[in-house]
Amino acid sequence: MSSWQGLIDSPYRRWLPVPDTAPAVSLHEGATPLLRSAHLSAATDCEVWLKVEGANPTGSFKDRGMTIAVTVAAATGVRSVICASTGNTSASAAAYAARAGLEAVVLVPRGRIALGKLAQAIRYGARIVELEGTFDDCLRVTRELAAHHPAALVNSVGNELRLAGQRTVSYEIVDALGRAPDIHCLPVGNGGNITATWGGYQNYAKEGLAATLPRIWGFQAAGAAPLVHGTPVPNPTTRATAIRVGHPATWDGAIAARDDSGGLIAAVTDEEIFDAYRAVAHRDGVFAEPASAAGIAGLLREHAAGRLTAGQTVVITLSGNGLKDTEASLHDGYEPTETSAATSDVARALGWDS
Ligand code: AN7
Repeated sequence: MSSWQGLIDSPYRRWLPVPDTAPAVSLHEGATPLLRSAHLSAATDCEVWLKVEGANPTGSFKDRGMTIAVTVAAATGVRSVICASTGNTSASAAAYAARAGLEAVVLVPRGRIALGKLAQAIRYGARIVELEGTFDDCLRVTRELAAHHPAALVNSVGNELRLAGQRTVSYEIVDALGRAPDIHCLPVGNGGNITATWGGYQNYAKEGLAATLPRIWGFQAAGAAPLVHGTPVPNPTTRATAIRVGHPATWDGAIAARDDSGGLIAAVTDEEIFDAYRAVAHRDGVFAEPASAAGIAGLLREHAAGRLTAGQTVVITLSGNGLKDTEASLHDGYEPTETSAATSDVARALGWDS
């Protein structure tokens, strides 16, 4: 029986800058579901597919890059890895470091990360520093620390290892569809994932494994949309905390993905994000975290603006799992139906008593 063993021990290894002798540090990430969305396909008159990255081992796409970064860090003999994070990178770094027997140090903006992500980092045994400031402050301090201490920086900024791992999402999509989509929608925070996703499609096209390239449509939250405005945002705000980034580190890569693909980077409001967050769970049965819903919100907005052509194939990255941020769900209009334990009371509460 052969089963999926993660990205490094897969046919994608040839794309990954991992030394032949390095044992894989893996949690069997990758090979995530690509699901057709009936309701988004009907709403847009297109073929819309959801790439469910929340199905990765720590619940986000970050695992694709982290398996590579930590495998190489462990092979080169460092003892610690360090990262700044809006949450998902810290959970992923902590998990892969635990698997490799390394120390993980994570810097997060205090009070601004979803509690599920913090809970993960705690349990995987990371050393957590909650910093008074934004993600951008965390990244600045992390880079300064990594320059002077023997800890491997595992943020995607300038980290070819992380980006190479994250490119695998595009390989999986082309392999599953038998072609590249016409449009790929995804949320954008620090700019790493849009850069990697575009790079993956480019690699496949260069080798003749895909005949076409998609347009990349990236979406930022309206209160944290520096790439849309063309200038950093000092105090980014959005309830989609994963993409609350004011000064994306991979700025040039994100702009190149937009321009070279003939795509766009636009803003979506928190209201649009939360509408999409509810709909994808309720209509498709996929619980994605709020930031992940930005790609859906964006697709619907661009459809309304007339920028889709009927029959196009669209893939949307759902970057993280809804369980990461249970508060977002619990505080979004849920009102419990409470009764005694008598069947008649329950029936009455449900309106089934007649
Ligand atoms: C669910 O964890 O930056 O544009 O520190 O967690 O590559 O930053 C997370 C980013 C989208 C944006 N969706 O990707 C971090 C972090 C989710 C995310 C993004 C993130 P980038």
